[in-house]
Amino acid sequence: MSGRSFRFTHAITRRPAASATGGLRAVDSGAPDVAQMLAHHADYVAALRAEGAEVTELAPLAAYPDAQFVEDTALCLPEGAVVMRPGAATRLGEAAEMAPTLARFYDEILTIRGPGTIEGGDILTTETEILVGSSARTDAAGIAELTGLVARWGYRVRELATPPGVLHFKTDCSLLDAETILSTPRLAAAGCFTGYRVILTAEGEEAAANSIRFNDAVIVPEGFPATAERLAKAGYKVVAIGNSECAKLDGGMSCLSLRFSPPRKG
Ligand code: CIR
Repeated sequence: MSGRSFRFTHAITRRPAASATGGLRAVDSGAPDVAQMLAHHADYVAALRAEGAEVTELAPLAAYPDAQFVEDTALCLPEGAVVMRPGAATRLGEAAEMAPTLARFYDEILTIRGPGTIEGGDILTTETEILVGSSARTDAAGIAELTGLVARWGYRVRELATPPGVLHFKTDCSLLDAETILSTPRLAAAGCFTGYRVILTAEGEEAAANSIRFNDAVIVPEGFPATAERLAKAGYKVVAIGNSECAKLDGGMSCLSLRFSPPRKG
């Protein structure tokens, strides 16, 4: 196994704008403190750099209060990138904003044209397949269009269901290595991960499921000690980053970056 689904040379992030206070959220638990969010964001970028990433930090986009959640705008694969078509009306324009940055790294950029919608947060790429959860943001037409596009690179797409009331598929799971997935009990119970080893989040710590494996580190949101301990006991190097402010906007560790190893540009 090459580890290409969790070993990367590059990442793209975008600093939150002051307008992040107006970001989408399922439940209003108060406005996020943007200064605190920026401090957490800086820690996150530093953690990626500590793992060897060349990080492209994009400037804030005031017109898009959720633009720091760059993961939703694209799917980056070793062969090429696919620009998404977000299902949230206020986020649709974020995808086109990301395209020029992707063009710095990729010769081959494909685009979801619609009418379907699909967001990167619903896509989990493992070593052998691409899992996509249908959700309020990602529909069957969007998944079908992605399936058709990535077939040229030999990828198999498996359609699953994001649990009701959960924003994205990866709100509830993350890849830990070639054969292991961190999942909430509710998602694992749906049977999506047959054939994989599953580590469950601890009771009451479902929000820890949105973590990322980046090179040698598993970057987890701070404040979920029992799950962090499970991961450490399983042999992973755990790095915890504050996420209190992005959590108010239903965002976590995966949402804040695009992670990839670009092909050599021709
Ligand atoms: C949204 O509702 O779109 C943002 N407030 C949060 C996006 C989180 N992204 C992700 O899980 N990939």
